[in-house]
Amino acid sequence: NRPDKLNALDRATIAALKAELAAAADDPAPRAVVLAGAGGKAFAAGADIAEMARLGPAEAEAYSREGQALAQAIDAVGRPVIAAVDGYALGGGCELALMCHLRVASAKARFGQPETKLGLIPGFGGTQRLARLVGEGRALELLLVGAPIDAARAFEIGLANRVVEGGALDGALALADEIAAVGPEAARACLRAVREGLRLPLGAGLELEARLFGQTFAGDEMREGTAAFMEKRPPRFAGR
Ligand code: CO8
Repeated sequence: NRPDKLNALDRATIAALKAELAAAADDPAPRAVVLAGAGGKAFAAGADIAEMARLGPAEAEAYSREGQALAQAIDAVGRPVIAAVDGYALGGGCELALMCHLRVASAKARFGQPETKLGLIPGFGGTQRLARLVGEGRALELLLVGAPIDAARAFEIGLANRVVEGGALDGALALADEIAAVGPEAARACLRAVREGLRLPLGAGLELEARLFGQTFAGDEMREGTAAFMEKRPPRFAGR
């Protein structure tokens, strides 16, 4: 919420975001969390260049880690965190969107990693997550050219899950509503299986899936979900 600076991620903003994510993690009620930038012009236009320009190498490394730690705060929510991208998601802003589990863009969204134009590289996970999400060649093109891409191209390469008419926040809330209808424990287990599994070799990832699959059979949720199917009625998951 720093619209006059296009929500550039200075230290104070990063700390405030972490505090909000921790509050969301402690609140059992939400089925999903939506992260949006204030002002309608930007999700976030990157790390704060004025603040960053003053850093020496060791401070810059520490700043990079501070930003990277936002990803742990996002995963600690334990429920899907959706980035609602209106306008610019550049540099650290694009990286913040990449840390989220899903991305919804409006037609005016612009994604990019312009760091090389400033003589630096992404430091909030962009070199790693972008390549994992869209593939090495596409990621390298975004990094090496530095020019932003529009919402349609972001959708085409899998960077945006959806491009919606109207505002990204409404689109993200609609997606959150869809997610709120599935089994909440199943959703949580899917997040764990995919996020942790991607860091593991395939065999270990499949082991993780089997364990989580087994665990879903210990809860009421799958009894209700399968019973509802057989009784031809909508499921009534706890907390709905
Ligand atoms: N940092 C600080 N201030 C910013 C930033 C930013 N990233 N982006 C915009 N602003 C400020 C502008 O300075 C301006 O402030 P003021 O009104 O006081 O002059 C205000 O926001 C509005 O911006 P503009 O007037 O520039 O708005 P335009 O509509 O003309 O242009 C752009 C919009 C094209 C988005 C333009 O603002 C721009 O190019 N911004 C910078 C984008 C960029 O290069 N982002 C990458 C930053 S580097 C990064 O994110 C690295 C991340 C990893 C760090 C790792 C640790 C070291």
